[in-house]
Amino acid sequence: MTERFTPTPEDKFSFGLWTVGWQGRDPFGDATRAAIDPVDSVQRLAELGAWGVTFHDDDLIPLGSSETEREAIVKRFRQAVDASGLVVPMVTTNLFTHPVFKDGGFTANDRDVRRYALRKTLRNIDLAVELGATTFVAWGGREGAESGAAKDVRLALHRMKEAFDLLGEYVTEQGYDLRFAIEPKPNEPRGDILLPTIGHALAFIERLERPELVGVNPETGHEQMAGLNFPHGIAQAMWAGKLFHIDLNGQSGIKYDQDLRFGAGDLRQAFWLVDLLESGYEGPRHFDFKPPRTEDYDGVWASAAGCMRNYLILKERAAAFRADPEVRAALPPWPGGSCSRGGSRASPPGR
Ligand code: 3MF
Ligand code: MG
Ligand code: MG
Repeated sequence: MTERFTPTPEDKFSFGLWTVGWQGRDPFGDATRAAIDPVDSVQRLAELGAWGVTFHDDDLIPLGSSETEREAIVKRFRQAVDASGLVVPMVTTNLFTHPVFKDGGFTANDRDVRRYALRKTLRNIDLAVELGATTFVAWGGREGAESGAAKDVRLALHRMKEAFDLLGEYVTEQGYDLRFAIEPKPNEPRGDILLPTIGHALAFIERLERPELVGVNPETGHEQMAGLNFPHGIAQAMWAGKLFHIDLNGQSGIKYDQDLRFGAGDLRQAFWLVDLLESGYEGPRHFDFKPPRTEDYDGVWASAAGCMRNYLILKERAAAFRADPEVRAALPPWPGGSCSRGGSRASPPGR
């Protein structure tokens, strides 16, 4: 590996425990790899040059753990994180795996499920803050429907708003330094998911009681599944001051969510994305990818390293492009404006 493409903590690369820890289960096949101990993932990621580790509550603490078990797991994980030098910049809640969430969490038609989803999220917010996270991602993968009459979409959006208003009130009352990032996705696992794109999410956020606490966590493949231009969506999120977090991966066009390593799939969009992020986004570069289920553990760590290496290669190429005298002569000034917290450009470039 060329030394100049070796990641360091300054690059702010982070990975979810569920990414490298993915066992390869898909709708048609069982696991091809055994589970990895989260503590091993922390150590390996740190060795590879990552900066942060993220997780869903259930990635770390198996659902149904007793209070004593929970405490022991969190303590052991915290010790591993501290020893490795990693940080925990983001935490998220699993509101999609357990059968109880088959019709959603915050928008489930069953009131008891909605209440449970909120309780699970509030508890996880406390853990996120305890571990030092400042961003809380919310992906509503089960918030949707397969048939037209199954869900009253206006009512569901109202319930989604109630949920985020309550969460915003909670972190404000507690004095937590924590912001929310909604992760849009058009479909899979639901036939149609609510807040399917960056644009839908941005419009939703403006109707909340505390819109300043809520931004987006867009994912490469999720926008590209809908045939959209990911860098354009990211530019709009930055322009709105709402790019609180990002999920980087690879996707080859309009199909199921592939979660390839970053740089695979649409390489041209990956280039323009890195060029854009380097112009004014200062938040985590978070990889939400899946090592192919054909890989063994060596392949898991090689693909994680590949995500970071591809980003650094594209970063170098983007810098070379911007420094090229012919490019400079041909293009209008870039970038412009100032940066708000989280690195999103608050105002459009002055051209
Ligand atoms: C699914 C996803 C999710 C979210 C995660 C929140 C399981 O396509 O992208 O990963 O990213 O739930 O971070
Ligand atoms: Mg995905
Ligand atoms: Mg994601």
